[in-house]
Amino acid sequence: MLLKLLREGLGQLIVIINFITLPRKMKRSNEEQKAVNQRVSNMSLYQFKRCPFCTKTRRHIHKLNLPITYRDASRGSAHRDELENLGGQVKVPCLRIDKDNDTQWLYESSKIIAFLHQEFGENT
Ligand SMILES: N[C@@H](CCC(=O)N[C@@H](CS)C(=O)NCC(=O)O)C(=O)O
Repeated sequence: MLLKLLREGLGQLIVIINFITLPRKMKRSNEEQKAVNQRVSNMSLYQFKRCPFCTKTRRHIHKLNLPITYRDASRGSAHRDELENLGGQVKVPCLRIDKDNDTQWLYESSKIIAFLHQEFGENT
């Protein structure tokens, strides 16, 4: 109980510090941003608001200026069931990528961040 409260409090503190210190969004031309928006329209991030790994991932998404949909996978949510039944496990963050008739579920914050930088970073 105490541990849960401590974890929740720490998670909330991370959310606040993250908000105060948000990095600047990457700037692109209107045309480039439009193309990027289109490319991420089939992606969504399953996440918890107070999870530190999710906060870290959202920070990179913010910095890369990617309008990726966030899906709250907390207990009792339909998104949590989707994540478990379709993705294979309840672990956040998880990036869902729908392509043609295929869906890829990318787990692990470090892998998600590396993928997003590779696809949308400064050198792309
Ligand atoms: N190494 C993973 C750790 C992710 C992780 O531990 N996530 C926790 C939330 S902070 C989780 O999904 N726990 C499952 C649950 O709470 O049901 C990463 O970097 O993405």
